[in-house]
Amino acid sequence: MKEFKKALTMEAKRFKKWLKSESKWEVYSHLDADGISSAAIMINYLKNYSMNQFRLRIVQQLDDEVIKEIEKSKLPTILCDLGTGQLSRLKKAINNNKIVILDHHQPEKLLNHDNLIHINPCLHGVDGSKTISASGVIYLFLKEAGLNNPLMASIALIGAKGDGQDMKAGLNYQILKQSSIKERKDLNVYGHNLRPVHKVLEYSNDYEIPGITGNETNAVMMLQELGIKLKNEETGEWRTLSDLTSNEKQRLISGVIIKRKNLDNPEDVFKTVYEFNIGLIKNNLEEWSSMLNACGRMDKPSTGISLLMEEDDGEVSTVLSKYRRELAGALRWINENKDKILLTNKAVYIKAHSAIPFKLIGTICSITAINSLFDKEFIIGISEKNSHELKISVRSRNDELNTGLILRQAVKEFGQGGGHLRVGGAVIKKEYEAEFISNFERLLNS
Ligand SMILES: [Mn+2]
Repeated sequence: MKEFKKALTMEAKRFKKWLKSESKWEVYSHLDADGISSAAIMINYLKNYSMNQFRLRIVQQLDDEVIKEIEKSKLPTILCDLGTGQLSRLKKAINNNKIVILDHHQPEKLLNHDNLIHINPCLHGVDGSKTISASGVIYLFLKEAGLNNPLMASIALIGAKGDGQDMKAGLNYQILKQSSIKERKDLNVYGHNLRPVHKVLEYSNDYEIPGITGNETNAVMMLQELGIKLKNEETGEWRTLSDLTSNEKQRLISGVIIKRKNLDNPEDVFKTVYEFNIGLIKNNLEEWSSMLNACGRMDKPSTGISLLMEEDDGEVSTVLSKYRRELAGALRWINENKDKILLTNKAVYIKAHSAIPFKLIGTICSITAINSLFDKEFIIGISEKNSHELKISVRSRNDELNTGLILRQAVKEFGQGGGHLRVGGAVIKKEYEAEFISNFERLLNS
């Protein structure tokens, strides 16, 4: 930890010098919630603190096309949530331009170069998979360079949440203490600010509410019995959990616990909710993160950035509902196409190909893993990236094998891959699908 902080301080000094000598910058970031939060924090700094000009691009990964673009550009380039696993492929770019890599993925190897600033907690023995995300790394780095803004600390934790990290662990916890986030205990459901109350109850997947979980009609009836109105009478809009009065909330919580009275821990229905405002909009970390994810996956990353920069024009709700429809469609496809699902001893391979867009396949694997749709330790999604390549996403529930490392090894002869302990992604040539599966199986079972 100490060493990481030392690196942050030293490299932030170099970065500030670079910002003074170079006026125009290129910024690349990853299109998930962590990448979009990272980009927003970086842009906020470049705009308001260092006053540099920049151009931002959000990409799904640092593929050959992006690397060529960086090589061709003569401008200094910042890579957020990207780059640490591709140092050798970035060699030429590093020889040509100043490159700043701010990442938390497994680093490929060490490289020292006058043109390179490389910040990664994993290089200093800090766990980058659970205790700090790229947006956290960027926040801490820029804080050393003068950034001082609790909202940016809050945004840094959206990225951590999006990457499934622990808010109370390590550096995330330090960032939490510097943020504008308010913590409270509330019902352990998803969508306190985003979904109608009856939907939240219907989708209570983290624990069961007998008769209600999975049953919309009963959820509506339960609310009626408790005297909780579903809609706001003035606006006609669905009410969310956050819209309930504290009295209604109390009745709802007792109602849920009573329905669970025959279960083992009927009162085990709470979780810590981390909430904060951006402008007038209040959401919790989970909600902010799923909004950003939706924007990225639906090819609207700029909508996500505007949301974080308080410039949202309402587009995010359209993006969000379109995203939900696409996810629901993808999950339906999995249910209806069992012949495209390969089950092995430890893994399930969802061979979606063109049926699930490649930008959604990772999210689908996560949902599948969280909801235990298949009782397997490894969920692998396979989707077409283009006419000649496949995108592979892996989610794991096994902490003994490092998913990123085995995936990189499984594809090394015909593709690029990497990731973290429980999450991995790769792109391979189409004709090597069977070979990838047999390699991956061999590594899982060796
Ligand atoms: Mn990340």
